[in-house]
Amino acid sequence: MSKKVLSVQDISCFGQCSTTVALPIISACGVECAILPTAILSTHTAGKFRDVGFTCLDLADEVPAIIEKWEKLNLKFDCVYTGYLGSVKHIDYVKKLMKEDCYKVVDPAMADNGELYPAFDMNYVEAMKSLCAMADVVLPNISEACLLTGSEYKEVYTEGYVRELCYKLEALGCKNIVLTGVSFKAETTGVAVYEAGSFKYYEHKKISTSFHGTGDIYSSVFVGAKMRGLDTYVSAGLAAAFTCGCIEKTIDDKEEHWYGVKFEPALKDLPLAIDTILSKEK
Ligand code: PXL
Repeated sequence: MSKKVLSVQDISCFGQCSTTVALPIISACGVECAILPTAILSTHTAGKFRDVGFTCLDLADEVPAIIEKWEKLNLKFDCVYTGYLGSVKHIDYVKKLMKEDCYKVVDPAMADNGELYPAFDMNYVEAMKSLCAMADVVLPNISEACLLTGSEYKEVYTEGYVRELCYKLEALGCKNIVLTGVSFKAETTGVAVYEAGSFKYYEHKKISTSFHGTGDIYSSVFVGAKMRGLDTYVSAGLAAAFTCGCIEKTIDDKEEHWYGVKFEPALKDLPLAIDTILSKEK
């Protein structure tokens, strides 16, 4: 039976991130995706959008009413997946949803390149720590892992630094960790997967240009693959390969398409990739 995911994050009307990425990607994986929008923004808040400014309608008053109706309907989800939540209030609502018996994925989407996104402060980071402690798996990048653990952000680091970040996240209560954007060499990057006390590293080609929204694409593929029954390391690797492929499809058009990556041409490959992995496992 097809699994049901609830994606909790904002709707950035333009800019290819959060909900507008999660819905098509999780659906393409063959998994039903419901949404709980935390806010509606004209665009995301990065790059040129930050300079021009953006509108933001916070849905903090609407969310509890939506949840109340769902409770009356006794709606249940196999997975709750959270991304950019926008405020501490939303973190508190999600914590209630996460008391349910379901697989909990938290992407603490709040920072990049060592800096918090403009909407957030350390109160948000504090609240995010407690949400991460409830998750079955967390998907931070290095910047987010540093903020969550009070560690120094480094651009050049050793395997020891990465292991230390994972141990500190574990001490915070994070059960399984997929740390993204982990690079030990100039020409490669990858993801470190820390699960049940064991480390694995999935390495792939590094593309020098960085794009917005790639973390959301990564997390959405991870959730879709997990819900189709792939294990954590395989899901983490598939998500990395897919995200890398999307960046490659966008790179020649970076001037025009600076705000996100073109994932649409690659969507059809996702169910094929998942089916191939599953058929080999049989
Ligand atoms: O991709 C993360 C993200 C999601 N939503 C909003 C954002 C960002 C990153 O900047 O601004 C509104």
